[in-house]
Amino acid sequence: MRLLLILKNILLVSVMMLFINIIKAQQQLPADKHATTETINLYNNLKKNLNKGVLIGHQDDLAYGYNWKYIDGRSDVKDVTGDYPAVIGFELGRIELGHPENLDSVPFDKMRMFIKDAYARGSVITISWHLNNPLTGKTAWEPSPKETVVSALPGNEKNSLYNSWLDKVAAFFSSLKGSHGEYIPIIFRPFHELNGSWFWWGKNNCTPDEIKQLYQYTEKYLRYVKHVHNLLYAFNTDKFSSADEYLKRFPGDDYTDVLGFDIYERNSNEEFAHEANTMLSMIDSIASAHNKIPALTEFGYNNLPDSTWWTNVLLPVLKTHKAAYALAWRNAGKKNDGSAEFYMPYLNQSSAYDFKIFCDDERILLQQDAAKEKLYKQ
Ligand code: BMA
Repeated sequence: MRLLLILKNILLVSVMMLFINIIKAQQQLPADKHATTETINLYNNLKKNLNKGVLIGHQDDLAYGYNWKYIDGRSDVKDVTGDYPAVIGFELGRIELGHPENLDSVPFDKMRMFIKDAYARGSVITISWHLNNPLTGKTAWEPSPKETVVSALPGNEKNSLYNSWLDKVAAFFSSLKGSHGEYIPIIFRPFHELNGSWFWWGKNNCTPDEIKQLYQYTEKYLRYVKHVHNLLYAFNTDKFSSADEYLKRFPGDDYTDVLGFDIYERNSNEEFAHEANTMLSMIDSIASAHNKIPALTEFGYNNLPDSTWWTNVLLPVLKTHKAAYALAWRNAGKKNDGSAEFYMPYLNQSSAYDFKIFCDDERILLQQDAAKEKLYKQ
């Protein structure tokens, strides 16, 4: 009798193990094969979620808005829609210098708290890094000299400086923990817009092979030297006109999880819609050929002068393509020179009502929709 009971229990445990292994086998691994469980789950869920719709994001959303700064719980998107964005973007520029604030004056301590809050609410976090030029000490927008990228690689003059910058970035990523002590997954987006020439890592400032090497080196250093395993990596260009152009500086499948591009409306609605449609179609097929996650890594129409832009221009574009998320750039607000910079409507802005209608579409997902999907769970 006793033996029978033991055998029954063994059988039960074996069946359970088999079941768990089947579920695990269905999970695909991101570029980092040692990624944490939550990071693996996010990777797989972002892929699955492509069928549901687009997670709408906003850079620095919790830190400040068009005409406010650091008000607990406030968000321009929430002011307008009643809900937070499903994706929140942050920026690390100047962390490499050991500064307490980033280049847009967001203190890193506050950023850490915003990230924890957003994660606890089920939103996705993505981080860009406009890092200084390691050779000249000037900003990311300092394109010359052409030796900059190479100087940061092993054996060269600025490699140890660059490593010390990565140490600071790694320390920040490793300080992001959820309520159970688990590392918070981040979609890291280094060396963005690399087919343009405005950053020192851009097209005319280094060869494709050099930037590929720096991208790979950066990732290997974070992964194997610093043991950072809570990152998915987003590769993103600016506007591009062919798959060949897109992939010219691509560091490879082993170094990327999300494939995206940045696009801003600068001329007409027609031009924006045409370009966005064309590039999203290309991204969809490149991402599916490489088994990656397609995304609109940055977008915007500065000052939103068209009150129906969201439903007339952006919605038809997003509804006809697959993109895991679309991140609007920051609401920097009024500047000293009298101009303003914002890409999401704020309360009573002329496109606010239209944005709310846009968000009501079933394929447009904000934080509460993201939370329902439990993106960090299996
Ligand atoms: C740019 C602008 C700048 C900002 C930079 C980094 O697009 O918004 O004001 O400093 O991004 O966030």
